[in-house]
Amino acid sequence: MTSLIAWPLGITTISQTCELSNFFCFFRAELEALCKIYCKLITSPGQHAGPKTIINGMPSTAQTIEGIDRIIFRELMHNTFDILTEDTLIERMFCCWDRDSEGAIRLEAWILGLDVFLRGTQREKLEFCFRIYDLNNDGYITKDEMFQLLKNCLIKQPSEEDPDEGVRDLSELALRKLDVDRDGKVSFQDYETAIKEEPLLLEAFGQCLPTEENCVSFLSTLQP
Ligand SMILES: [Ca+2]
Ligand SMILES: [Ca+2]
Repeated sequence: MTSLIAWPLGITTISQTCELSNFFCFFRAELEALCKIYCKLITSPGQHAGPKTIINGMPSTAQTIEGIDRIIFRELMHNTFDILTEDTLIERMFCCWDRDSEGAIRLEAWILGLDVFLRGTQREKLEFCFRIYDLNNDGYITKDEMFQLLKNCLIKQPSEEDPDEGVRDLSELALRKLDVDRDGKVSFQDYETAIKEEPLLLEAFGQCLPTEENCVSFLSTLQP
């Protein structure tokens, strides 16, 4: 990931970002447009402070810096990128973009996130999806995590006696497909190997990337 190498420099201003256009997959004009969009989307700490979201029993991080907050992020994913996944996944996506857990997405994280989102390599997209699905960040997707993710994705049938049974079966099936080394949990290596075999499994636990069509149409809005 070439763009990551540049970031220890601590880039925080728009002019600095544009000077570094060589480090991204974006053209200079696109970067300028992304910076402009960023400026329109940012809020300050407290500006949007609503009731605290509780995700997987953990309260979400409060916004401590100026940046794109989770409410704006969710709207952006829904309206601009047509990503209509449910809230747990959107929250995971937000946490992956907000790398320093500051409760808001800084300029550099915004550009980095979009770099993967819109022009990322297959490997970068794999890493992104894996981080989202690894709910407790321990480096493995477990059957419990699959269960939670799939349970949220699937529509409940009220007539079923045990609605969780189908989800358990599906998690079992997913584990069998993805756990290449058969140690009972899915490491990044397992996931990478399985997706090379079967690319459609990349977003097996819910959509977290825009479609090709959405990427093209978003990128076309950045042209001068
Ligand atoms: Ca995990
Ligand atoms: Ca494994």
